[in-house]
Amino acid sequence: MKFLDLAKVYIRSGAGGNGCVSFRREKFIEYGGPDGGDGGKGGSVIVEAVDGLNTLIDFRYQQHFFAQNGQSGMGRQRTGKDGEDILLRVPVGTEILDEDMETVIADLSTLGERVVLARGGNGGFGNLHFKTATNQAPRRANPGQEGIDRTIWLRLKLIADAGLLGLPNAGKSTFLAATSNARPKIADYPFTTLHPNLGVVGVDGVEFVVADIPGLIEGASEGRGLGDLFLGHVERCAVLLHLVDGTSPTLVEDYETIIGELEAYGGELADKPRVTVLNKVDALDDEERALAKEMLEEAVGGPVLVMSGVSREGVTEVLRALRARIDDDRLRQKPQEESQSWQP
Ligand SMILES: Nc1nc2c(ncn2[C@@H]2O[C@H](COP(=O)(O)OP(=O)(O)OP(=O)(O)O)[C@@H](O)[C@H]2O)c(=O)[nH]1
Ligand SMILES: [Mg+2]
Repeated sequence: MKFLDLAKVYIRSGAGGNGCVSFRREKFIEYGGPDGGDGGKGGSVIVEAVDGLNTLIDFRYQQHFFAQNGQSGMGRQRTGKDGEDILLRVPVGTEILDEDMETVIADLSTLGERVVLARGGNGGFGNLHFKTATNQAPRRANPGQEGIDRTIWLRLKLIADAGLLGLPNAGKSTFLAATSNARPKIADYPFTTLHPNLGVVGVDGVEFVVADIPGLIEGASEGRGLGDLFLGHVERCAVLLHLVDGTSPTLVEDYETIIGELEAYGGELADKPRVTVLNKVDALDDEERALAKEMLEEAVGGPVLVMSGVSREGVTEVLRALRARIDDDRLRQKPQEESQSWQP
């Protein structure tokens, strides 16, 4: 299934009802005076983070959310009814962006969080409101305030515990397939993965969620390749797993390209805990392996693990290293909940 993580919706808050111009007319009552009521308030458009959703798929079917207008005021001092609010129910972790897709209006990161996206217009005053000592019969009333029209984007970031990074063909999807129930597409050409995949992996009795994202290339931050929008999916991960293809003749440059793109992406991504792994070591002999590991460790300035997603050598050690980083992170999602709510 294509992971739907971005939706454009049109919202409009309700206009306020008009105030009413009316005079009391009754038999035997002269100069009954103004009795036009105020208009009701328009409904607001509200977004709420709710439980039990993990995609924005509902917004593919409904893109327009219009709140009700307020009712106009009426004679005999009757106020118009307020318009009803409309509620957009989104999964936890959804960001609300302005039409430009950059300005963040709200970031709904906790369950039950609510934000008003467009406030309903106020109702206009009826002529009763304008009665003064010197003007006992005002013939004026206010119109209701207009509603607000707005186009917004909803963007859901997958909440995974560990995020995979690497150039195309680094073996990210192979690793996910080897360690989890996910079955991503694997092939020996770049950009096999076009959409992020999630998988639940288990090690030593605990489970956590790994996100496989499309490969990054140099200049991804300027839109080359598939761009770096996908990094949004791993922004909330506790740890990043950087896979470096051990068979590549340029493995140090490969490593640095990814680090450069992380820095260009900005935010805190480059400072996130990271595990660097020399992958595909099944294809290397002992000497090549030692040399590659040494070169990579020098570039990283720290230890590097070795692994092969194909022969599964070293995979458990990698999972343990990830798990150790996830435990440190207090914001980690409960593995139990994640694994239940996850759907292919
Ligand atoms: N020898 C060897 N080959 C591997 C290993 N892991 C992956 N490969 C091969 O490398 C190629 C790319 O693997 P993928 O898992 O599709 O790579 P990816 O990083 O997901 O690539 P993109 O989705 O294109 O970014 C495939 O032909 C895999 O069979 C490994 O551990 N050893
Ligand atoms: Mg892939």
